[in-house]
Amino acid sequence: MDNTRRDFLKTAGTVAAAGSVIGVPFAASAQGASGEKSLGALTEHTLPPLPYAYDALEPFIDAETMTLHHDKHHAGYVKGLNEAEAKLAEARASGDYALVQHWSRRAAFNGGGHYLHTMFWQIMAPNGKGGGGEPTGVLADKIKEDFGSFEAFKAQFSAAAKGVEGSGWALLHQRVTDGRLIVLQAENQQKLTSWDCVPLMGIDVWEHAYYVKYRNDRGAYVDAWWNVVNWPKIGENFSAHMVKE
Ligand code: MN3
Repeated sequence: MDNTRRDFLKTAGTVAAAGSVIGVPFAASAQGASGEKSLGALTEHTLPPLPYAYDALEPFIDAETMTLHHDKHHAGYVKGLNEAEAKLAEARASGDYALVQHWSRRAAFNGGGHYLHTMFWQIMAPNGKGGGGEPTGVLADKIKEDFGSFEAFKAQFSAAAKGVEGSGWALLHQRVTDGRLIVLQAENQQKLTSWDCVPLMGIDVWEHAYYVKYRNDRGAYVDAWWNVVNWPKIGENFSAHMVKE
């Protein structure tokens, strides 16, 4: 933690609101008796624990990959997001926006990374213990309605994942304007995103997600990954975000 961040936390007031899914908002610095300028609300983002053991997704995703991915890569996005938001709060306090483009880009990249990885851990489960199989209930009906069949959805999603140029994701979204389910790619953690959609599930196809076990064979990783997809959790995501048509 750098000094800037520590100072923000030291001066943090009471918790401003209930904790969100991936962070707890704080009042960074209320207008004090000395008249210091308020920095506005600041959220302290934290790395959520994996909901299962590092080796729980073996043999499809190996323990070494999960350890590095969660403890190093995801942790890095959390740190980067906290730093970017602290720097933007500093800019508000000082009025110096010379680096606003840089820190805005860092906030989007690391914020996207934190959000998507938090979702990624949750929408996987050990094979046979929530992982694998096919969706059921209203989500299964909606996939059939919007893609024609589960097989057609799976084929499009797999092709999107295998075809991401460079580092990125394939994501299943629900579009808020009409409720339709759509598959999009995302490059890095945030590019190629349409703004009118909510991600329900996705696969990380950065090399760090598969290179230890699968080397350069992203296709084999994507094909194996379906064995650990947690359809009950994705069904919960769909119900929680479901758009009224
Ligand atoms: Mn990743």
